[in-house]
Amino acid sequence: EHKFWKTQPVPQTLSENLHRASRGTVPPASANQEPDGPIDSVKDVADVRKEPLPLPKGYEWCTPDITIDEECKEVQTLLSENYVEDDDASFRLHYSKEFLHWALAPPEYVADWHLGVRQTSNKKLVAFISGIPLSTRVRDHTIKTAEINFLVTHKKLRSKRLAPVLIKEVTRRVNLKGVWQAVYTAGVVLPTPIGVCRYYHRTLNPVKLVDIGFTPVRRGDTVSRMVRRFGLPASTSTPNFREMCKEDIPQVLDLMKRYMARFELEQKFDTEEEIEHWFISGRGTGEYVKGQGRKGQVAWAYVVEASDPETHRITDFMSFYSLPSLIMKHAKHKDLGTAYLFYYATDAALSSSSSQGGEEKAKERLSKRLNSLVNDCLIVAKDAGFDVFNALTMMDNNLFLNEQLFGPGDGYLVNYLYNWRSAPIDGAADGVDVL
Ligand code: NHW
Ligand code: EN5
Repeated sequence: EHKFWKTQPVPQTLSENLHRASRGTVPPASANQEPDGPIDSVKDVADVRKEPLPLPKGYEWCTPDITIDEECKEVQTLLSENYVEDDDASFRLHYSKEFLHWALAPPEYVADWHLGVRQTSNKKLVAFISGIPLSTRVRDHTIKTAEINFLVTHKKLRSKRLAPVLIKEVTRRVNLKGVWQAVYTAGVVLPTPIGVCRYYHRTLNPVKLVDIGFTPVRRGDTVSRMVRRFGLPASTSTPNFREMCKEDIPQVLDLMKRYMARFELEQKFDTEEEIEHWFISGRGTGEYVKGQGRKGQVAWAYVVEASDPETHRITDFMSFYSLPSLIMKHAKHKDLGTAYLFYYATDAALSSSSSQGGEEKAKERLSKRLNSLVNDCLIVAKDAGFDVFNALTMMDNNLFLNEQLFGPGDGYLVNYLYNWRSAPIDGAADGVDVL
């Protein structure tokens, strides 16, 4: 029935097309579709309500400043006690302050799009939602969007219809900047998905994962066999694979633009500043320690530099980020070290190198390359002390998930667009049939 979502400018019915997309029979985008575009009538900033929405008595709005350690800590604590859990409440996403600073303060971020709710009596922070600006491309439309994330209410304030108030207030503040569309993801199905991905997990530390109940031991299998199966070489194998540095930024931006253009939906990187933020600034401080990585490191980025010394051409780029989970039901272990595959790009997918030898050959070449690069990421992550490496069924990931021994998890990530009607997106339900 969706009392709130039925009032919002989102598609209201799951199009038959998404069902069909999930079975691999995508109809031509032209087949009886309204053209892509805004769902709401186009508005003017001048017409946007000037005052914040009213909150229930006893609560007040605040704007936590994520760059101030104390305020970042308040948000971090609220999330670590109340944010997303898996289906049986064994694990809860456990963001660090460094992560929040990185995720919420990219270039051009809007301080006012980070909003919280405090209890008036004791000023305790009890709810939060955030937006950051970014541009999103859906096929040939590039639109200014806000990415909405970190929606949370304290466990004691659930089912009181506070979430719709937070969403409407962040919408108002986003609209005040002349932005009318948003992107967001969730583990749950709401009106109305544009795509759905499944989480896949690559075991790095089988002993711990079995101990904490993250990975089951399958019938006929043993932990010692798992240790052998998931073993990895001590050092990376792709020639010239190395950590990304500042000098690589222009080439990484260029490679990323060309690689991402292959997909129908993309969050766009437009500037070198953005590349520096997402892939260099999140690197943390201090020395690299084996089994621990760098202190406070969030983002990990690697490139392959062609051996040709003249051009220093970057042919491949890989990245992942660190987002641990809190282990809620174990006496000894508290944190699950989790790496998530982030952006990547390789010129093995691009026409100049894939034109020779037909489509099958090109796909094989891309697959071989990605397997080698992802395997190197697994090696780096294991060396840094991560327990598990996660990836989603999206982009070209189906070319390596099985071969690199990723297995399907019990969680999904559902993708949404706010105030944008779109024909079905190719690959939007790659290998997933849950809707
Ligand atoms: S998804 C993670 C969301 N957070 C969590 O799951 C943390 C744990 N849970 C909670 O804190 C990533 C609460 O359960 C929350 C809901 C606060 C989730 N998205 O307050 P009520 C994101 O952050 C709808 C959207 O009574 P509650 C993305 C629900 O369908 N809507 O529920 C965020 C119902 O509406 P309906 C959600 O359980 C994107 C209404 O909320 C939702 O106490 C936000 C019930 O409210 C979710 N994850 O609190 C949208 N979960 O119509 C951005 C529930 O069905 C849109 N609901 O009756 C764009 C805005 C910007 C536009 C700019 C142009
Ligand atoms: C942010 N914009 O469900 C939105 N995690 O599979 C956040 N399962 O870790 C939305 N239940 O399958 C986040 N182990 C939505 C995700 C929320 C968290 C979540 C899932 C993803 C997860 C693990 C643990 C399950 C514990 C019991 C899981 C099995 C791994 C196994 C490895 C070997 C091959 C078979 C599968």
